[in-house]
Amino acid sequence: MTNIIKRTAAGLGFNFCGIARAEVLTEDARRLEAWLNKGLHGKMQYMENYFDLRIDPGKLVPGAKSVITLMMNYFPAERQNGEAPKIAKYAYGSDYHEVIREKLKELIRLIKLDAGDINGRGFVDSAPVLERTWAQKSGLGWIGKNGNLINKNSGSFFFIATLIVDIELEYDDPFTKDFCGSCTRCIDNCPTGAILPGKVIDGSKCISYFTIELKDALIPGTMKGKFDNWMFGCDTCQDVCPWNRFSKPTTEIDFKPIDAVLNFSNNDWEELTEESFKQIFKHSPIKRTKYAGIKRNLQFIKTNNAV
Ligand code: B12
Ligand code: SF4
Ligand code: SF4
Repeated sequence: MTNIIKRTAAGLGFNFCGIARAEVLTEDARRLEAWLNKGLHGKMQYMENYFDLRIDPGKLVPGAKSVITLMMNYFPAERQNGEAPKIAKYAYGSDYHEVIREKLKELIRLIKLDAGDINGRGFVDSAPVLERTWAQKSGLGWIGKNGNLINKNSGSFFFIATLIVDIELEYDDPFTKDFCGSCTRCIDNCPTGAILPGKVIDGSKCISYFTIELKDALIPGTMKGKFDNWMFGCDTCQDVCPWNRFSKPTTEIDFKPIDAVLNFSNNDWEELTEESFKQIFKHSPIKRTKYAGIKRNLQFIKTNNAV
């Protein structure tokens, strides 16, 4: 079954697949609790919910035995027009939630053809699952100082998804090495100082948080001059990471950059109407901020780029 699952996952376009025994994440529970207690989640209230589920796959899938972690490369072959407000690379193409959810459904269907009526649920991003931890436990890479899961051969521009099942499988060894060494490039280059010691990210200071997750009408003035022209998300701590020099462009057709992301000029963004926004970004991760969020971000970087 393990071989069938890994082969099927590869056939569906997942670049990596690793499997770990389902267990309660005791150490991560401590780290997550400390992160929440320090308020490093800012106003992302959803991170306070379902603590028990987040640290115990058995609470998400009754009788859970195995956690299958799948990773998909999203590194684009092309870049945005240089003077346009910057968009994180994960948002260049179609919404990964939609793309990967379909693939997970298909993977479960195909597994059931061989394994019978097993109990399994697939998750990507929005569920209470510590995805980076499971990726590390499944041998797919280490958690870098920038908080991201880094694969030694392919870098960190990957989405992570998990599939929790109630069958025993063959388990991969956890990735126990750490190849960050004495490098501090991500910490030195983070525009807002959001990377703390010990692989802890202050979510409440991250540009990705301000530009995507924060629903307030205004971005705090303390961030004035710090956004380095990022309008949606931020890639700085990954762009400067030496392990990303091994990134290869994705072959997933759905992650191919949409025309607007590549070619919109500053002016096109400024003049974008709500109607066009809804139509152009209907299947893009950018729709998450809604039109008002994009307008707020644009206004902020326009008036605050110069310190
Ligand atoms: C909330 C969230 C955010 C928040 C908070 C960030 C954060 N670091 O938590 C914000 C909005 C800021 C954010 C930003 C980004 N995010 Co985000 N985010 C999430 C989400 C939904 C939950 C993460 C979480 O649980 N945080 C709580 C903290 C405490 O957990 P953690 O950072 O994962 O750390 C755990 C492990 O790393 C582990 N750990 C930490 N140190 C160590 C050390 C050792 C030795 C070990 C073994 C374990 C370990 O313990 C921690 C607690 O359990 C996940 C999806 C998911 N369900 O997991 C995506 C996710 C982490 N994000 C992702 C991405 C792509 C990003 C961005 C790159 C997007 C962008 N370009 O703008 C940035 C990167 C910012 C950064 N440097 O981390 C990807 C990461 C892919 C990867 N290769 O790692 C994920 C997995 C989504 C996905 N399904 O692909 N994100
Ligand atoms: S995504 Fe940007 S703001 Fe967030 S930690 Fe990385 S470099 Fe800092
Ligand atoms: S930039 Fe350096 S310290 Fe940061 S994650 Fe990459 S290798 Fe690790």
